[in-house]
Amino acid sequence: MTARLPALNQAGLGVRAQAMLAELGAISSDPQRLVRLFLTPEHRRAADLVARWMREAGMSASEDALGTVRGRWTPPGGSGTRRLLIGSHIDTVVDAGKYDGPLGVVAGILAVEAIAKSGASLPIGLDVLAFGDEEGSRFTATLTSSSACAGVFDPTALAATDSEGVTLADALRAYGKDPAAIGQCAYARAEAAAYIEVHIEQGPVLEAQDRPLGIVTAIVGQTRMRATVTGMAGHAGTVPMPMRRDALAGAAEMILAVERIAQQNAADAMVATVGRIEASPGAVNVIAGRVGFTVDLRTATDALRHAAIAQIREAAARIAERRKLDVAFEIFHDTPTTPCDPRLQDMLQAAIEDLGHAPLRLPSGAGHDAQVMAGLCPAAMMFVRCRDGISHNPAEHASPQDMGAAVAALAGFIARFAQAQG
Ligand code: HGY
Ligand code: MN
Ligand code: MN
Repeated sequence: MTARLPALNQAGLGVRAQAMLAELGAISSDPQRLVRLFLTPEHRRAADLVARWMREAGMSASEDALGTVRGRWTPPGGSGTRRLLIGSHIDTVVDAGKYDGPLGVVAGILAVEAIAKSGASLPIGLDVLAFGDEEGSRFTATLTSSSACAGVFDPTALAATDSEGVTLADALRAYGKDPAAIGQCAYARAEAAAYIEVHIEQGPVLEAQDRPLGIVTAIVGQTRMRATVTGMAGHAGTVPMPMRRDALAGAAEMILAVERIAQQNAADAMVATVGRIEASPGAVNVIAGRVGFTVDLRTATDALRHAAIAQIREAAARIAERRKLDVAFEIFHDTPTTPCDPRLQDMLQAAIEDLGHAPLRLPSGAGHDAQVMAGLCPAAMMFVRCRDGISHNPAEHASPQDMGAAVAALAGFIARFAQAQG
């Protein structure tokens, strides 16, 4: 039987979480904005800081072949053969906020520390996982570190390159890891009892309903692809308009088609984003001969998403034909819509209600490592209210009060989950 946890000092936990996130948020490759990419010197510094926090909280800390920092707590006298996994990511987007990702790692460390200090004897061990590649901001691959933990790492991702042409394999070796050891990252199914992730909502719903905490019902699927439009570079002053094969003007028309298709399907919560574009040769007086741009598409169901991808390809092909261009698409990421485990959702509900809060259940429009970990074991997510729903933006913010409540709810969830293990 798990001893009931003593009431936790939520205010104190929230202040600690805020200080830890500020310290972690100061580790950036850019002094003007938060950028912390996978397998960079900033990732190394962040991983070392997180490992130190894990040890100070009473865990052992190690790293796997993808650079995931693994904090491990085994109950006194316990075998820890089965473990509850608590994870999130410590990499960021470009010009990021401090909470997206790191909040889940900090909340896990503080919750495990509270459990360890309470002297509760759990029948399971607790692992806190700090993933280094959830955003996919550096390589044309994403969710690689949680994929390795879940035993579904795609080895073709090792050839994915960053903007400098560095492959994932080379970056791993430069980081001191051995790609040949990636297979050893995988948890055995018998060992992974469940996975739980705490994350800011990154949307406005909890704030609009005045709820500090939410329970994720499902995580929307997403497709990411890269379009390459090829035309003919030429002199900006001498090529008459009717004779041009302008790859940038053609890409612009295709990008508007992407937006139009998503707008036409807004009722199905379809969102499409072209977040990155490169034109070459990129000179002011040269007609662009080649353009690359990315598409990120998400919607309520997998069937709708795949139908929309086909629509985008068809629209781009028509534009290319009319403009005497070539266009090719390469899908580099495709995750299905992932339901969260109903039993874990109910345990989260009870743990949040124990604190006197009325949780809201809602889907996640953002992708998360939980999508991958759900293939390994039952997975669930708890959302924390964020100011104005802002995320992927330095204005991102969660209050110390809400973060303290999230840590206490997570600790309560852990106690309930452990108790249910018999
Ligand atoms: O893109 C996403 O949904 C997540 O932030 N990586
Ligand atoms: Mn994100
Ligand atoms: Mn995230």
